[in-house]
Amino acid sequence: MSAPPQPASPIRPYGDTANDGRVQLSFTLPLPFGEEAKEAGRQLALKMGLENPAVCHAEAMGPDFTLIVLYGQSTHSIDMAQIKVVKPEFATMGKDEIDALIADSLGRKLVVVGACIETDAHTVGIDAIMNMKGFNGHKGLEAYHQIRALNLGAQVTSAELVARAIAERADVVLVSQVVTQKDIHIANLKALRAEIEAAGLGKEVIVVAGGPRITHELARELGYDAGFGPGNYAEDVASFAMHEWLRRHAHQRPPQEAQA
Ligand code: B12
Repeated sequence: MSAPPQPASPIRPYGDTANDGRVQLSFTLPLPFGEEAKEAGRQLALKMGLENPAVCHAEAMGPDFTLIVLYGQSTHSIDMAQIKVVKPEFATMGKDEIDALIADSLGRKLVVVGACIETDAHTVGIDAIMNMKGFNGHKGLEAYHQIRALNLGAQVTSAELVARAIAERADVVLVSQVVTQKDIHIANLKALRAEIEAAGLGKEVIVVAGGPRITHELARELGYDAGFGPGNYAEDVASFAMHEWLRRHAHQRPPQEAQA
């Protein structure tokens, strides 16, 4: 019997040795802690297709639940030639470089208005991007000398956000959506986009969505200029905003500047 064909670039998880497929998995079962719960976890891993699953940790999560952590071997591999990711094309700059670029290009501050909209009360994500303190050692937009950052907070209606964007003559609108139950984030983002179009801001303002389950691909599908998920910081958003601002205004600048 001939050996099964190998993918062009088989990528498997790395555990003890290259491409051994070793993965760690954790989940909670609605069972009281004990040997039965651990064995149930092991058998579930087998049904998921993991080979040689071994429970390395289990503990009670209250009287009726057990957290299981196990190792096993995945038999699947990924062909990197098939991987296509939709992502915004821009180079992330540092804070000082961004400030200098805004000063040179706009001759005034870049105005950014942001909020977490509708019923969503999760402010930490938009605060991470906008507030002075920032997140994970990365300063937020308020810390940029050339950015006027207005964070409206949580549970802001689409109408309120658009009205404020108009009042402040915003260059950029940032919207955060964290709760995704019943695809509420999609409904909210569509409603905001419609509100922006109705207000005639569609071509003027750069609109960026973000949140733990927001991808650039989804944001583009919903009519946004970009989408940012976890692991992104203020400098990524500001760099994208300036990249997009320069693209839109290239024709308004002197030829030698536009070409530079
Ligand atoms: C803190 C928290 C809360 C706090 C929020 C306090 C606050 N002021 O924000 C409180 C207790 C109020 C809360 C309430 C609820 N929560 Co809550 N909460 C969380 C928790 C634990 C952490 C979220 C967080 O702060 N992450 C840290 C930030 C920094 O990460 P981030 O938001 O992803 O932001 C990053 C990126 O996504 C991105 N980003 C985010 N926004 C934006 C915007 C832009 C423009 C850009 C560019 C980037 C960007 O940049 C950030 C930095 O990289 C998560 C679970 C978890 N571990 O994630 C649940 C979680 C989000 N909550 C959840 C739920 C269900 C709720 C409630 C509905 C619970 C309930 N039944 O009452 C309520 C909803 C309240 C409401 N009306 O919205 C679910 C959501 C499930 C889902 N997918 O829909 C989660 C995932 C918990 C869970 N596993 O079930 N919650």
